[in-house]
Amino acid sequence: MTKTILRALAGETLPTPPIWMMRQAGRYLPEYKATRAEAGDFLSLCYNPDLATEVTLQPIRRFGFDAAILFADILLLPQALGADLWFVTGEGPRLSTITGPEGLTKLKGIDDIHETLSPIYQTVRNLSGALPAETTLIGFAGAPWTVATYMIAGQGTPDQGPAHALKAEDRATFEALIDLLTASTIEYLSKQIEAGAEVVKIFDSWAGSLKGEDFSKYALEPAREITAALKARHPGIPVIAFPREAGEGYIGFHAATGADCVAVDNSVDAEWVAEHVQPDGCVQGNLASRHMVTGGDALVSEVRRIRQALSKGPHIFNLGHGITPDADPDNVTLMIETLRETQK
Ligand code: 1CP
Repeated sequence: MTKTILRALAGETLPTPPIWMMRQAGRYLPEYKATRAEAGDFLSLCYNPDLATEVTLQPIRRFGFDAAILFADILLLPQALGADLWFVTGEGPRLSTITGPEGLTKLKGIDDIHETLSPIYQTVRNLSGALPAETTLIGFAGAPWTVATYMIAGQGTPDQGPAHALKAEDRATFEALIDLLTASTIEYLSKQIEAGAEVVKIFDSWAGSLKGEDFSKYALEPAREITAALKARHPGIPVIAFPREAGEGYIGFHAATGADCVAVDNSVDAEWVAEHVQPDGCVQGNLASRHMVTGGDALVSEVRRIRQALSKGPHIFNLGHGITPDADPDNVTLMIETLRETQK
């Protein structure tokens, strides 16, 4: 029997939607914190195939999710392209910044990325031999716009101001960066697929700040190019796109990009998604992450409501964004048990 995630991605409406969770390996799990301490720091964990395999498997063992997502980060690709990358404890990532054409000329060529990224491919190979037969392995990368926002600002930004400024002031450099990231993301994801990833997901966490024509040019078009190139090289490979906070931009995203599944955040209502997005194909989402902190009856009724609202088409249950470090693992168990109970 084909894996449930692959069936949903192929367009099948299942009686119980399969489930996995963004950031399912992470700091809300004591076993993750222990392995991260063993690795020393976050980047050493990402580049250690044995330990990265271990943390990917932890939520599968504990909760029995239907998919595992490779443990890595969207910022490893800029590092492989030659950007400096480090993490400041309690704050987040920091990178060298790109403010003009000279920032681009310092970067490496696309063919050079695999040297840095080869431990990531080894993690994928380990996982493809280690996962239970029913569990789907998801590879991923950041979308060019989202990765560019970090490379331009050198850190996470609330409004992606520096990236919007470069786009306005030096469009040629901005577009050359988007093109470089599009081409290198194709190579990166292609190697993950060759190593055993059965699905790939493109995280465009900051797609919501692209409006109008910018959304078409820098969110939709790169996702279309990446999806088309991967499907040409690896016929049938399913692609999940996550243009977070796209709002009305979710409508038509499947058709415009060729993605098999569009993941939606929790700023859009499941009923609205059922009416406007799901007719085009599989959708993934969209429980608010805060329920993993607060739990209780509100969690149970929200899981039932979302399941019911999206029950007439293909659906992969997930959160609207990543689980937070203050979440209670018992609420994850409650979410899964509620989803898998017989429909009342
Ligand atoms: O301290 C730690 O252990 C580091 C926390 C952490 C983790 C667990 C970071 C730093 N990255 C990750 C892993 C990660 N990142 C995964 C692994 C698989 C899983 O989901 O279990 C994935 C898919 C990502 C993707 C990622 N990294 C995104 C896209 C998704 C999203 O959440 O919007 C983004 C924007 C990043 C950048 C990043 N990496 C880490 C942090 C704290 C951030 C966000 C920084 C910011 O904007 O300020």
